[in-house]
Amino acid sequence: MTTAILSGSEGGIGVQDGRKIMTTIMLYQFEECPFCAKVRAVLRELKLPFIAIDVPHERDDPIRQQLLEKSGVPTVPVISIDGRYIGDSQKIIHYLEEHFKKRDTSEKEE
Ligand SMILES: N[C@@H](CCC(=O)N[C@@H](CS)C(=O)NCC(=O)O)C(=O)O
Repeated sequence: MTTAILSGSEGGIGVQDGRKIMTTIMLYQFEECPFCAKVRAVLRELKLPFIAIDVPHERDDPIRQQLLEKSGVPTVPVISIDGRYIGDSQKIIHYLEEHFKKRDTSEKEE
């Protein structure tokens, strides 16, 4: 089941029928992982909808292998957004803040 989510998680922000749409961000994580908790906190702060997927702890599990191939990192958290996979909590947070924090701020300023 998780494999199906992995292979079908090319979501993010895209255009459908000429309209800009936002699909759900997937967060591949361990629930107890502090780096994952930091990313969850930022996603919530930025009010970005996401689905958290608890992945197996075994690095040789096929799901972990796929995540490694797609993200280039052997650890969690990894997010999939806009058809790309980003690993490492600092990189993820940087990406999210760069792409979503300004928009959030400008909306507040309006
Ligand atoms: N520098 C990484 C560290 C992430 C990290 O160490 N994650 C641990 C869980 S807290 C992990 O994936 N461990 C799994 C493993 O080593 O196989 C980040 O900030 O995302």
